[in-house]
Amino acid sequence: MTKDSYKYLYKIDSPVDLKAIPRNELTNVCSELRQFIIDEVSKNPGHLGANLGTVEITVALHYVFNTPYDRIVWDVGHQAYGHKILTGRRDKFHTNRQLNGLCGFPTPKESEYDAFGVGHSSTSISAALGMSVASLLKDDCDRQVVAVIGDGAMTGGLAFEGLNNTSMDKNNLLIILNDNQMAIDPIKGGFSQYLIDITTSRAYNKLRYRAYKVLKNMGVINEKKKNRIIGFNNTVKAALTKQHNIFEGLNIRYFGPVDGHDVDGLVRILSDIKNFKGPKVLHCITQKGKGYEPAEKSATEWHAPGKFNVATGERKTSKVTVPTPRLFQDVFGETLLELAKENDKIVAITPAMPSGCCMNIMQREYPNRVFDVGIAEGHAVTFSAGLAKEGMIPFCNIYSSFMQRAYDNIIHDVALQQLNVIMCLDRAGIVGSDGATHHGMFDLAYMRCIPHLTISAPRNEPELRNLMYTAQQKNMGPFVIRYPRGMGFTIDWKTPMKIQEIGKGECIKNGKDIAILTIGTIANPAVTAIADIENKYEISVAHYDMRFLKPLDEEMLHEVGKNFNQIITVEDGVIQGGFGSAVLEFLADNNYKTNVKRLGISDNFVEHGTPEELYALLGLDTRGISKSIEEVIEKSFSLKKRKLENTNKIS
Ligand SMILES: Cc1ncc(C[n+]2csc(CCOP(=O)(O)OP(=O)(O)O)c2C)c(N)n1
Repeated sequence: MTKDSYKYLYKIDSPVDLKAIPRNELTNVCSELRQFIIDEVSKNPGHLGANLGTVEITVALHYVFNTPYDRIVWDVGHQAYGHKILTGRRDKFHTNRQLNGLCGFPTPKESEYDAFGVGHSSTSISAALGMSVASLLKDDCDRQVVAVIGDGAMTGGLAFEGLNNTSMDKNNLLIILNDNQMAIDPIKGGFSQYLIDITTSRAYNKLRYRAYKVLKNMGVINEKKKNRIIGFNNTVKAALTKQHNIFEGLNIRYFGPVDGHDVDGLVRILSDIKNFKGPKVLHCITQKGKGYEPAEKSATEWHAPGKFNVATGERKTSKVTVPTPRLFQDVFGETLLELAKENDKIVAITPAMPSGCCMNIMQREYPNRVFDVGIAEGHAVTFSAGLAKEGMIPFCNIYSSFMQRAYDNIIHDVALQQLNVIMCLDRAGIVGSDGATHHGMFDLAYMRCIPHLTISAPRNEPELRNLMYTAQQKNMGPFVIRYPRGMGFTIDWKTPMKIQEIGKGECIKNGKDIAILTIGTIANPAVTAIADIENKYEISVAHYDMRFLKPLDEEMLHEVGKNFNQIITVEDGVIQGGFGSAVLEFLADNNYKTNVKRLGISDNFVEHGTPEELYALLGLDTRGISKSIEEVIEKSFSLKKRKLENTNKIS
């Protein structure tokens, strides 16, 4: 669609402009917003399905509420494109998720309309509750605070902690429950079944809402009597449907379920309920991918589809003619299945990412041995601990940045009890366009200080396989394997698996002047950087792939400490407390007077961009690593060491 064919969208530079549009035209605004999102995401990839599903909710919220004074807190924030477009960011939207462009998630750094920074799931109720309570404490009683949370995000424990607190403290929080029966994959579990059950008792809910309005208008219901009425409602409903309403049981007023794609209906009910004092939930039924047929039909694939042809629905994958390595995720999934076939104690656990981490490969063959536990990382780890305690061998796969949620579960439930839980950290290192909330850059540092853990990082796919094979051997204890998103390095990845000696690194290349120590896949750009340097200088560089952060290969480190004055460590994680720090501590503790330069991510968050751009900015691509080696050479070696390139050229 061209700019001229939009009647409304290009006239909306803020919610004030939206409010000026007659209410009976909002359906057209929604169609335009939906079309704009489809067109933009087809050219510049991002989240699609969730954003199409929230178009009407977004328009209705900005129509009814007075943002940014009123606060909208989006959960996860992957569904907030409409919100960004209506709040002054339409013309920049083509930069979404790109380096220096808009962030793919709400962030207060970007706009005052982004009430709270998000990216990880299940935070909205807690954060919005804090804001609502703060407003009341400040006597700012007119401010409305709205949390918009999906049924997927509701499966996270934090959301329930928020609900529990919501019912206890004085607040006027409104929770919009965006129920599409999907997370990235279809949702399983008790809560989603519960939502289906209350949805099917729709007639009762409608009747009750009407009765509530009539009684309120007659002055029969007031705030004081409200709780008693809620109690009465619950009793009637329980009698009628043999079921209690969880929210009302918690003293949170429940409205709905309503059609989340009926913008007019949403405006009406939001206007009605916005001034009701006390916490309330509006349950909206939506469809993920709404309004774009391919995305409606296949919601998991269209969660974040990459580029696509809008007319045909064809997704544009790069046409590859030569054999390429598989993704690390595929190798994990295939290897897990291979191991599970051999060992029936193996079970697999994922917090809502079965397709993302490729656990669905095993799920197809052994559905009873794969557990998608919802967006519940802490629970996933402790549940795995329970399985391990009873002799099962759980492979618990969690994205590195999401594992941050499960820190105490790792310490208290796994490490302290030395249970054989295999924790596979997918998406380690820089992940790219998802940005600051999603980079897996803290794991080495946050895991290293935990006793009893074995922490490993394969540099390629055969090593990933060997480590997975090793981790499921008897009495291995807690075992961490971290690997990045995306393409591997080896075409013939399906190598026979062998046991990897724990705490044993590998000297990839001998040398005598400088030692480069790497961990994980960052070894690969380092290999090229070393070759570049040796072409340019009369310097020979040794390369050690440590493979294990814990236990460290002490024999290898003694060798390095004795033989080198210049050491460079390279890691795709934070410098402070990470791999380089471990090496530095070892050398200091053993009185080696070696110079150590640590390459990694300095003390800052990393924004969004392609992994290539970000690694280049961080000085962790081949060029950056070469440059750092060069700096060490310039500083520490006589210039005679330099290859006489110019002389050679003249002769
Ligand atoms: C802590 C955490 N774990 C996992 C994810 C990955 N993730 C992003 S969106 C999503 C599904 C969210 O489902 P829901 O809230 O129902 O929203 P929908 O996409 O269905 O609109 C998941 C699992 C995340 N962002 N944060």
